[in-house]
Amino acid sequence: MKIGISLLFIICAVLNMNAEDGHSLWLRNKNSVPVNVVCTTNSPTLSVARQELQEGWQGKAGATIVLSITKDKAIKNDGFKLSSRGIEANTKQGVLYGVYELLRRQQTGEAFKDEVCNPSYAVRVLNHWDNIDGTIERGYAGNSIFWRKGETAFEVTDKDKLLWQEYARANASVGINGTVLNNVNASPLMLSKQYLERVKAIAEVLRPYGIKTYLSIKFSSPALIGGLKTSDPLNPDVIKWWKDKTKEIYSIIPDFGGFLVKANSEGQPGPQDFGRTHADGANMLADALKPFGGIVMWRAFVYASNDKDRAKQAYNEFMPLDGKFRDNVIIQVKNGPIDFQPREPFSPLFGAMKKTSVMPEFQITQEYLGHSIHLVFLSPMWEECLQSDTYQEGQGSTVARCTDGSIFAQKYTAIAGVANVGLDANWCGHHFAQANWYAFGRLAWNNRLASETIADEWLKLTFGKTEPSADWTEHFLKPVKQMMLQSREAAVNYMMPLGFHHIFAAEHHYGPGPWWAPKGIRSDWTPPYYHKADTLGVGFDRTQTGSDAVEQYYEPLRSQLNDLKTCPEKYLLWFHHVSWDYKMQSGRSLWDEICYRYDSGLQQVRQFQKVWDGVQPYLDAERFGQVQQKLRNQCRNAQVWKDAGLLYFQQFSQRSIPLEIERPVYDLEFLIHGDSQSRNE
Ligand code: BDP
Repeated sequence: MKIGISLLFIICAVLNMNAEDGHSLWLRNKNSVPVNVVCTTNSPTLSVARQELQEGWQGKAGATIVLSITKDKAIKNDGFKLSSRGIEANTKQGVLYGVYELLRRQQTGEAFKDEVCNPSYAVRVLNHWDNIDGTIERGYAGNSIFWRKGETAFEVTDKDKLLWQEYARANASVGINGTVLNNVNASPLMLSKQYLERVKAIAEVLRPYGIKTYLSIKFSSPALIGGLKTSDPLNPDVIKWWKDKTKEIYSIIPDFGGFLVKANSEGQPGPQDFGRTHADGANMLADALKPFGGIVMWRAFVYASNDKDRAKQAYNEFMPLDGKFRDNVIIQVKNGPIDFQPREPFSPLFGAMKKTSVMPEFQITQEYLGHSIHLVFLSPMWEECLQSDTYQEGQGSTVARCTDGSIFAQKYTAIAGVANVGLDANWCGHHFAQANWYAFGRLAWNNRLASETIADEWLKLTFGKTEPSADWTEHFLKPVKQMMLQSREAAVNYMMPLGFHHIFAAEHHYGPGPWWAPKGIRSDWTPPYYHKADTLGVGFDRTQTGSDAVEQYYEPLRSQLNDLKTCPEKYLLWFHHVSWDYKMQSGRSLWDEICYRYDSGLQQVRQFQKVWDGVQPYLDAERFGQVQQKLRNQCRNAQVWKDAGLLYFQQFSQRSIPLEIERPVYDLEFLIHGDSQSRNE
């Protein structure tokens, strides 16, 4: 009996070992063959490069590949040159990136000629919103891989190190070269000795993979943990405290990257508490970091409760400071002017700040896009932002070109993504959320890449076979790629079509709540502030006769957005309060169009379910089953969104739902007071 049980245990363990839990991400070495790697220099990074080649080579068996460090002006930052002989780069990291590129091309069957590959941005950084107690703000994939609470909080185990190494490898494989280890709503304790020692341990594991560590800081740290009476950035004691603290950090982590700061935003302290400006605060920190080559990433995500239009505020606060920041300060700007909504126009700060380094911030974790339940491939959203034309320096002044140094000479170019990584076996909570981590890295490396290319690569690497058959390509790759590429637009349709934004219920930002407006809460935290529905129409009037947010955009865009007739329909209710009977391009009334959009979003998810069921023969049972389950939940939630949108706004429109559209299945009463918001994992 005893033997029987242990045998059973072993069998279960072995079976479990082979179960596909998604932990290997897009890094699956398949059938590698021997390769002879020649590398004249030695370093931990080059050892990783060599090992990766040896474990992943799929070229000619016995081929010789030379890895070399050179001085080539055509190669920028940690770019590299690929040739049939091998990889050349100016830095060791460059060689490593070249190796990953080479291996990826072998695995995806993408050909290459001799070519130089340079990154679009010098700093490509993840922002972890991880708290030091191990929880993650807006994290949907388990607790933090870096922090935990309890007695073992500071113990660095082999398990920790292995996980950090796997994490580092995944990042390096897509070119990510920095990581901010803690939440922007930062604890001051992050800068205390014990935590810095843990940062040191993490940095040691990440370093060979070319990844620098950064920290979010709390601006009031000098008063909170330094025993000072103030945290005024112009106070000499405060200046000294930050200088000393920075020096201490560099003595522990010599290649430390710098600070990320959320100041005077959502209750976080900042220089304005002392009558100083963002520039005063950022420059004080920049001066402390300068001798060590560190940078300050200062966030522009600010808004006050009394502003008539939250969308205008970041621009209003930061534009007067253009040119006043040190050259090692980068202003980190969310893609849209409000807050990572399913769709926003680009933030008008892009291109407008001409004398200051500006970096885009994207959100990889799906706070506003279905958490880790909905299948939403975010690359098209980021591509839309990067390719938006600001017109600031003539036609073609895209957000990408305004931030990557093509148009403005910035000392530093950078891009940030809010990470979606946690302790879940598959890292991201949803197998397809891994594609968003992957896509962020790829776009940070090359901001001109098309989402289709990224999806194609990711699917081949994550689900593909060494020799993909025509059958697999036709019946798995094609339909699943199509589904991924449609998924963001589907989410916009069933959540917030036509320029709707921030109509979530409550703080969880998952389900719908256009009605949600508890007493006593700031009005700009409630949906009615954003949709402004009444019996005449719906939408936020940001035209010249409204809040005039359009004024922050450059001509000819300003006039285009300002005019109801020329404003792209996808941004219609963002910029205009539109009458329910307004005739849309489809010929339908606005009300009918809203109904159609909500309904088509739901139908798209239904279609995704069919696509997924159809690919069952082409993948493992585990990932198939888990994604199938999530799609069911997504579908239920899309139905909730559609019904909420239709039934709630119908109270204002007083019009009937077009008969071709399937009727709502939930009562408004249930949607408002029932359990419809349950995430149902
Ligand atoms: C909001 C999130 C909040 C973050 C904030 C930020 O709801 O949790 O702290 O963004 O970016 O969207 O600082």
